[in-house]
Amino acid sequence: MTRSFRILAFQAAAMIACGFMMLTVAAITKAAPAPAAAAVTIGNFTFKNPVVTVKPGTTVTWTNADDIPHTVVSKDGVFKSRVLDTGDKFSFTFAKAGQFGYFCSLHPHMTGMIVVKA
Ligand SMILES: [Cu+2]
Repeated sequence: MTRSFRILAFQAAAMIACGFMMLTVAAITKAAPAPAAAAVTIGNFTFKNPVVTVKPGTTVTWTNADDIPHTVVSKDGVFKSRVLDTGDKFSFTFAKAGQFGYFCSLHPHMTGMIVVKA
């Protein structure tokens, strides 16, 4: 093999390897599911959809559509919002399966539950 041929062969091999890597990246990107999302609206002293079932990895966003402030607080300390004024939002991503009961710390009779299952 001449020196220039060896360099050419190396370049070709590098390009093929690079191509395979890009294909692999494309395959991984394609396989990754789109981030899931769910929403809970707060209104009239209630969580409008009190029980929401989602898959692991889902981001749930609570929106306070009520005229008065509310909070979203996990019964088990998993998540806790600040005080949400009208129009404010709070989001939490549920990575693991389980049942996550929550309430409003300002009005503890307001309760809800996020059920996370694969
Ligand atoms: Cu409240």
